[in-house]
Amino acid sequence: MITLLDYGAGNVRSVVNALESLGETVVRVNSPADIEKAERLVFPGVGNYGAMMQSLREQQLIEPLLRYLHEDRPFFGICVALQALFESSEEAPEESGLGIIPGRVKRFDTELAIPHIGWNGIKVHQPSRIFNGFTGQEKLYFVHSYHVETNHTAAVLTTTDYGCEFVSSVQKGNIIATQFHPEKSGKAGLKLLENFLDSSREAVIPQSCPTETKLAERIIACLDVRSNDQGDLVVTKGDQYDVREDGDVRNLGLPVELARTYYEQGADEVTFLNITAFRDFPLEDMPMMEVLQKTSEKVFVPLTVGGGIRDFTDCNGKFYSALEVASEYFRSGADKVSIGSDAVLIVEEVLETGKATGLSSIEQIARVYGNQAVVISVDPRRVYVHAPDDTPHPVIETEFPSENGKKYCWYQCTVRGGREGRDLDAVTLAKVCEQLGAGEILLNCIDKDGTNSGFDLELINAVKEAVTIPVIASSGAGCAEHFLEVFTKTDAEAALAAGIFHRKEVPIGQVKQFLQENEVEIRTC
Ligand code: 1PR
Repeated sequence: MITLLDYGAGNVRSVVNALESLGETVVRVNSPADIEKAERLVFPGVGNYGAMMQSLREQQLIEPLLRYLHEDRPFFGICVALQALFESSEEAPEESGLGIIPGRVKRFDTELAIPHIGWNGIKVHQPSRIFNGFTGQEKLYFVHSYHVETNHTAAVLTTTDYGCEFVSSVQKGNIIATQFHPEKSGKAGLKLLENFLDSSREAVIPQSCPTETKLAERIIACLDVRSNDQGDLVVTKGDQYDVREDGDVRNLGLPVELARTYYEQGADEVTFLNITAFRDFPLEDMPMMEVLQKTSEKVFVPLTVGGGIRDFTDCNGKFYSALEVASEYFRSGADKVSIGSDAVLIVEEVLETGKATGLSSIEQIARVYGNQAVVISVDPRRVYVHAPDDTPHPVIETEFPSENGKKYCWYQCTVRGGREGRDLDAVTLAKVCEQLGAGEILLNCIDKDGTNSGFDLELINAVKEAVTIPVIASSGAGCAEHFLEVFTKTDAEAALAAGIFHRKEVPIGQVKQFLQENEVEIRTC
């Protein structure tokens, strides 16, 4: 039996799923007494450090937790729960930490994209049972903007490099905590949890840890999901966003099965886009929640879901906030949510009024679930002009002029699945969304979608130059070389593709092998 310290701040379903997949029964802490009774306590920290400490205090969990830790009983902390073991955090200077290990938590100070999102390696500094069966070359999934700094080297189990060398896990007696998410780190993460749960396993140092760890470029499989005309939820694929062929919605498979296949093939993340959610409200479209629940039981890499995240009033006058929609997605197993149309409308309003209200979906969701949980999905298309002065929008001089010889273009944002163009460009959208608290940009391109002709590198470079958060390049992948091109000719942190995988043209493993042969850092499975 595992006791899970769920203080109600975010998605702990994936941790429960991971533990249950290892044959464990999980009970949740409902009162301070549950911590006293725990045999093994798992504490997944989610979101903001200050909100977490405040919530623990309000629920009177700090005293029993401290007692549990001082008694050196089996404890596994994840992410912000690792940070809670230290004395303080720059993220919430007014809150004290648990102070079990001397040291403090500070924000990354680097030119690299923040949050640090993705798969990175570990350098192991002392033996631990959690590394039983590890080679040392494994990569684990990180998502955080703050990291621990300590002189107390006796407790440092691993370090990782990202602009600096930071503490990525600690061990003190029976207390173990990781900055990375084992529950989202595929088979390596499950193995690590299994090792923690079995205290009889031998403590080891893996044989071949890297001298310097590197963040992998991520390959993301995307599943555009909608109901077909028979009412079945299917994975479909557009051709420049047109998903119909001979009048019917293209049906490329079942969402849960496909997600599982891509996980097994080595996808670093899986994204679901509920592509008709702009008209069918997701809280009335519960099959999508079921898809997420079922997927998260078997797929142990990050899941992003998008579609329909906005405030909504139903036909009976009942109001649902965007935060409620997102919360339901998180409860169903999403790790991140992606906001499309609503982001465009929010940015238009900010530009018009000159200020943020604090009430937009981006701001509200980021406040509760953390910036890293908010992805902005951008659906731009090129608008060509003869000269930069022909438009108020920022233009690029393109290597690919229009058929009638216009050699400048700007990228027009669209809403409602590309149906409606707006007077807003993608670069401005990305910049303002970052200021509002978005953690990542999913950069689609309608002109390239489904064409197999390669990513729009000019678009990716324009957006990447404008923001410091990670950018996921999307649309147009048709062969392994296109992925190499996007990682060598742009600074995108991840590449997302759909058709190439659904049509089984090039499997994920082959893409990764090709990248590895060309010295691109990837996660091998
Ligand atoms: O606006 O918040 O409700 O979100 C709706 C979401 O659905 C948006 O993220 C939008 O991108 C997506 N969407 C809406 N309509 C479509 C469509 O195709 N008709 N799909 C659509 C967007 C883009 C990617 C695609 C890549 C890679 N699809 O998901 O998978 O372009 O494709 P490729 O590798 O085959 O070229 P909201």
